[in-house]
Amino acid sequence: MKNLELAWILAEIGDLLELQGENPFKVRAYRRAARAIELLPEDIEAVWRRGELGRIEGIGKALEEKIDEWLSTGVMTYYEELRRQLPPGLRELTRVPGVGPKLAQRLYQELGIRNLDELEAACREQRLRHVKGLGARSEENILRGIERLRRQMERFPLGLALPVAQQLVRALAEFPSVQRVAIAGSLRRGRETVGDVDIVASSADPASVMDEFVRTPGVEQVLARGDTKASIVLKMGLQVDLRVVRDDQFAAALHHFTGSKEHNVALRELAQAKGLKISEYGIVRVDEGEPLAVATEADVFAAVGLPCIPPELREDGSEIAAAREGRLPALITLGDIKGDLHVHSEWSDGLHSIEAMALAARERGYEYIAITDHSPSLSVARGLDPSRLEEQLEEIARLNRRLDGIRILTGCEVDILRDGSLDLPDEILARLDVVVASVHSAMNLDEAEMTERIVAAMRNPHVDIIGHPTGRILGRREPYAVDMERIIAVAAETGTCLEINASPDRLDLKDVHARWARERGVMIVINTDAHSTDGLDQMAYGVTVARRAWLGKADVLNCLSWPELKARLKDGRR
Ligand code: DGT
Ligand code: CA
Ligand code: CA
Ligand code: ZN
Repeated sequence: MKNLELAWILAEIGDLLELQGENPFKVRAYRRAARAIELLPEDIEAVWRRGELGRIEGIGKALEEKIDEWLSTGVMTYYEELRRQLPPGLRELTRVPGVGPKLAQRLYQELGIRNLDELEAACREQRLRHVKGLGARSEENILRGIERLRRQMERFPLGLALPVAQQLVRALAEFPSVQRVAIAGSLRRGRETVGDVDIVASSADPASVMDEFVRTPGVEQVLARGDTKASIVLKMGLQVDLRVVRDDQFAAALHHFTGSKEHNVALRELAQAKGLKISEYGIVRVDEGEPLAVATEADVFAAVGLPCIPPELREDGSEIAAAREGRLPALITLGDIKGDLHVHSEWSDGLHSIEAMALAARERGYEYIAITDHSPSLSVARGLDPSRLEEQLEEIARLNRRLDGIRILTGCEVDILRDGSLDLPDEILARLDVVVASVHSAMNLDEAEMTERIVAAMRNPHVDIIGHPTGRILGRREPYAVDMERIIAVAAETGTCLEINASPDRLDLKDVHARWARERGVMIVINTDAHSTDGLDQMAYGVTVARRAWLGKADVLNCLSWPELKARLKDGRR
């Protein structure tokens, strides 16, 4: 399958265009297309042979021609030309805080700096201070930024690693000598970032599986290749470890390589006390040396008298105590979600019409969807002023009369202004079904100010949800300074819900915070913040975070049916 390689190329084109200062719409178009291809459930070549490339979301005529050229000749001239114009290391430079595309270009032209290492050297040798507009302070800041970036680059966000891993697993599953294959490691546990991807497979002919694996398209380097274990690095820098075992060892190996390490250690201690030895190869009775039959992971847990612990809970070992005491939660699943309460339409910065978003929600089996476009101060996102919002309410009323099988809720994502006031008058907010309040500006306030700003919004009698409560963007923007204990306490007091924003570059609230919130009786809502119909599919990432936070469906607002939801929303209660 060439999907990944193509997605990677398109994303790189987006980055290169950005470096050249190209129009942001063009840059976004490439990134969107990259994402669509990454998520494509089938082989891109199959789609191409059917002549249906243009039916993939985000692929227009021009892109179709480029992909056609690449699939038929193996070369995309446009991409090769862009790469010739700019050295590839320049992309990394723009990820250093304080170095935008323009500065990266100048550093390249004036000092010949082509990558992170060269930038670091230039800072240490105090050469940056000779560039106009930079000084000794910039050298220090950039050095600190490089250090932070290096730490981040060691781990990959879940949203990038998961589609890649799923594709590798699908390719391996099609290989005739493979019996079972599954994702393991931190990725299976749903951690927000992963150090590498772990895959476990079973086969009677492991060597042939390894041959196939190291030939995966997009491999940059083969780090190790044995008969039971191989490690590769993909061009995007992601490492993938594959273990191949006999099929009767598969379940034990899957359990072992899912981890976490702490979970494994705690489970082994428990097994020892029962006279059992658990290893990656299986379970044996210590006295008899007799192996137990282990067909599924549930058998591993059953051997020590435990119910099966879901992978998302296998972290610090406390889940084993909970399992022993019968305190494992019945975790929420994607199927429990009845709607999305934070999405954008073309009325603000979304891509699709309200009707298209509603139909896409219906296709996903939802009962309702709330349209929450931006408020006026977010003018870059074409935020709605009261009169346009008024028009939108009429449009939604019309659509609700016309459409069956989905209820469109009115709403908005109102900006929490610097002083904690909201960007739309209360009379308007009172008329909406769902009000999400979010911070999108002045993110550098100190912790006390930022906390009180959000607290003020929660005290508003119409605000139902705080959107992406810490504002982080994984790998790009640190969370803003905010006292989460206090936010959670006030949320409990005011009946305001906190969002798990499911967009894979946010995952905000994060798992630990969502777990605190649940323990203090705060309702969580899982929203995609979709800006297009396919964005609705990111719900799965949010559900993963919720599972890691030990949430059941009773803890999650959008698992309620519409009548229940209405009764739970602030204005619906009146
Ligand atoms: P990562 O890759 O840093 O995001 O985290 P993991 O958990 O995927 O760690 P990784 O890839 O080093 O190893 C995968 C699993 O293999 C790990 O979760 C548990 C198991 N494992 C690895 N090393 C050890 C070990 O020394 N002892 C035990 N008990 N298990 C281990
Ligand atoms: Ca791993
Ligand atoms: Ca690994
Ligand atoms: Zn939003």
